[in-house]
Amino acid sequence: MHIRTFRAASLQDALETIRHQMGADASVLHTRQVRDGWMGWLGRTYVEVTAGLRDGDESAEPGPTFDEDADELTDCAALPIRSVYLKNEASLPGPLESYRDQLMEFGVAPRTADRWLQATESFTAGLGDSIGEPWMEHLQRSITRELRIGGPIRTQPGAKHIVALVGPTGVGKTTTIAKLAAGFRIQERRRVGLVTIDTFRIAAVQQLEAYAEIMDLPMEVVEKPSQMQPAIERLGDVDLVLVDTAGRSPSSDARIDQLVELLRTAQPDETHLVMAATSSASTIRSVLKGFAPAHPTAAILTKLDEASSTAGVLSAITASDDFAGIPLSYLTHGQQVPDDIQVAEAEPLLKRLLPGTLTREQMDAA
Ligand SMILES: Nc1nc2c(ncn2[C@@H]2O[C@H](COP(=O)(O)OP(=O)(O)OP(=O)(O)O)[C@@H](O)[C@H]2O)c(=O)[nH]1
Ligand SMILES: [Mg+2]
Repeated sequence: MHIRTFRAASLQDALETIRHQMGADASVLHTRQVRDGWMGWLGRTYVEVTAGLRDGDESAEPGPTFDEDADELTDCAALPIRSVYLKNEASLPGPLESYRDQLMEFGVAPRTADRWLQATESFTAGLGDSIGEPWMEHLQRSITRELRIGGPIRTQPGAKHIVALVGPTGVGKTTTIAKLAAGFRIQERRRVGLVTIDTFRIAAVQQLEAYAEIMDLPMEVVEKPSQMQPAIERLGDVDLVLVDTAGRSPSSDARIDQLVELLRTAQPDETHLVMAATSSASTIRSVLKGFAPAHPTAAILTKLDEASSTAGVLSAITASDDFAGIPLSYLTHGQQVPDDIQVAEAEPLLKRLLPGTLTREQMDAA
C-alpha cells in the first residue's frame, strides 16, 4: 500500500490534492489539524491528511500522476471529489487537536488524551461560539475534574497518628518527612516523633538523624518487625509519628513484600506513596502497581520544580474507567527544608501541564 501525507489549508483542498495525486481509489486513513510556529503558537493551521492506495489500484484511475515531491501542498487543483473514501473521525477544534499531539508527546495515552479533550469539547460546546475560547483553561478544568485531592495529614493532640512514606529510591521520601516534621512541629505545634526502617544504608539513618537533631525530635531505628511496637512506645507521648522507609524498585516484589511486612507492624493510619513529578506516565503506573501491596492511602508528588510537563504524571494518577485515581496529599517543589512543600491542590500541577502552558495570572498579565 502506498501511504502519503498531505498538508493543505482546508480539508477540501487536501482531498482534492489526494484525488489529483493518488486517484479516486485512495482512502483517507487519518486526518488532523497541525500548527507550525513555536510549540504551535503564532503559527498557521493546516489540515494534515494521510491517504493510502492499495497496490494495484494505481491504474484504476486514469490520468493522475504520482509526484513524489509534492507531499506538502497548500495550493490545490480544483478537481471534483467522486469516490475518495473518508474515515473521518469526529475532528476536534484546531487548538484541541494540537494539544492532543502535545499530550501524547508527553506520554499521555491516546485514550486518556481523547477523554480529556472530548470532555473539554463537550464543555465548550455548551458555551456557544467557541472562537477565542481559552481552550487551555477548559482543558485544565476537565483534567481537574478527574484529579483527586485528598487533603493534608490531620492530627489530634495525643492521638499518636502514624503516617508512613513509601516509594521508589531517591524520590524525596526522607526530605519530605523532614519538611512534614518541621511543618507540624513549628506551624501546628504538634509533638512529632520519627521512625526509620531504612537500615539498608547507614547514610539513610544518619540523614534522618541529622533532621531529628536539628528539630529536637525523638527518633527510633527499627530493623526487624519485633522492634516496631517497642520503638513507637519509646517515642512517648507524641501526636504524629512519621515513618521513613527504604526506597524500593516497584518491580522488586520480594523487597516490597519485606517492606510491607515491616510496615504492617507499625499499623500506620495513613501510607503516602511518594513519586517524582519528573517521572514518565509509565513509571508512575508501574510504581502504583508495584506498591499496591503497601495499600497507599494517598500520594505525594515531589520535584515539581524539575518537571517540564505534568501531563504524563497526571494521566497516570487521575481517575479513569479502570482506575479510581489516587488522592494527592502534598506537592514538593524544591530541596529546601522546610519551605518547599505545600498541601496538594490542582493549580500548581495544571500550570505545568505542557511546556509553555499559561496560567491564569500569566494570561491576565499578558
Ligand atoms: N528538586 C527537588 N529535589 C528534591 C525534592 N525533594 C527531594 N529532593 C532531592 O532529591 C534527592 C533525594 O532525596 P531523599 O529525600 O534522600 O530521597 P529518598 O526517597 O529518601 O531516597 P532513598 O531513601 O534513597 O530511597 C535529594 O538530593 C533531595 O534534596 C524536590 O521537591 N525538588
Ligand atoms: Mg530516604
